[in-house]
Amino acid sequence: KAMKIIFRARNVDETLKFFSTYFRTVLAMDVVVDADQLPETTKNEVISFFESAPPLKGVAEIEKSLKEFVDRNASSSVNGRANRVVCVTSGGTTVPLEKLCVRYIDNFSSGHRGAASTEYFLKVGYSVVFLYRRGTCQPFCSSLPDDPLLDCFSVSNDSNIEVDALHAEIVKRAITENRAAVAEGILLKLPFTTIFEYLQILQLISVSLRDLGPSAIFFLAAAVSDFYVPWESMNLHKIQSASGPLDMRLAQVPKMLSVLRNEWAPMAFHISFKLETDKHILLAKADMALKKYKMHMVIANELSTRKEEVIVVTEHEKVTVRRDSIRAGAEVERPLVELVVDRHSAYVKKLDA
Ligand code: 9Z3
Repeated sequence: KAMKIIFRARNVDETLKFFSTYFRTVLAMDVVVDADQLPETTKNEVISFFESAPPLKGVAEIEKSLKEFVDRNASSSVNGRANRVVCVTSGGTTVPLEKLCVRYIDNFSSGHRGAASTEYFLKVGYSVVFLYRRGTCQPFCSSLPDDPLLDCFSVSNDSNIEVDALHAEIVKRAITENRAAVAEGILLKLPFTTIFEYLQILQLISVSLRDLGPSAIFFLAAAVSDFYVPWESMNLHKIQSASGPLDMRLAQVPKMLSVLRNEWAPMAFHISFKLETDKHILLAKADMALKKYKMHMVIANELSTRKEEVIVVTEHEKVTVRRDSIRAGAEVERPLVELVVDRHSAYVKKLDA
């Protein structure tokens, strides 16, 4: 039976946990945003995050590559592709604990979701800015073994390097499709490691894509840290264990989703992900994110079943998207991207009308 309970709470997370222990599933929760109720994303917090962040290396090259990418993809006539562009974020951000970093806090994400989705977006005619964590999964490489260099190649008698017959097809596909997409200018890959780099580059991307208006999608599959050590209060050198137990206060990362949605790229189609391990609170948390950050879509997934199914939450619907379990090698990202493309097309059409 469905029951609607209306309440006002200071701590939404605690209240949700309380209800979910009594009722099996909390499907949705209406949140009234009070200035003093939720963590604010004040402009000052954002400004101070960026001002105190270490300078981003290679800004000029990133800006140049973004400009070239946008110039190339802004016109609808490029290789007959519509001028649809998606920024896919992928992998987890790190939070360094020392400036000369030996230790860091990490966020879980293999990068599979982002890499696979990138392939499907390219296939249906979108151009992709792939903002990914260094060392995580790459588009077109999902079938390669963990260590492709050592597992796919052999040195022949005449000292030439050869691809083993067993892996020849997948290696050929990874190289040709990846190089073709990059050379055509429809795939731009930008790497990050830390939360500072991730947000700095995301800002550069969103400002560059702003002129594309509703044609741009933000598909934010990266697992982003909620807490960080501000650069100015961070130890320069490795923290010493001789000083006893470590007592460290982490600051909250400003809620950049609001800033991205409202200021950096207000016309774009925004999709964020909600990851939980407790399925009883997943949908309610996704609903909250949808309303709080005014997302067009929140994709809810549970850690253990994330490769099998996701639930797409929008203002009007909740759609469960499943992997086709009959077809070998089928991925949930294929039907997911199809649904995203369908809803994005409707969004563009509505705004054009
Ligand atoms: C996701 O939920 C992604 O689907 C996964 C994909 C990280 C689970 P893999 O990379 O896994 O294929 O191994 N991403 C967003 C996770 C996240 O940090 N979301 C925040 C939250 O849940 C909002 S930005 O609070």
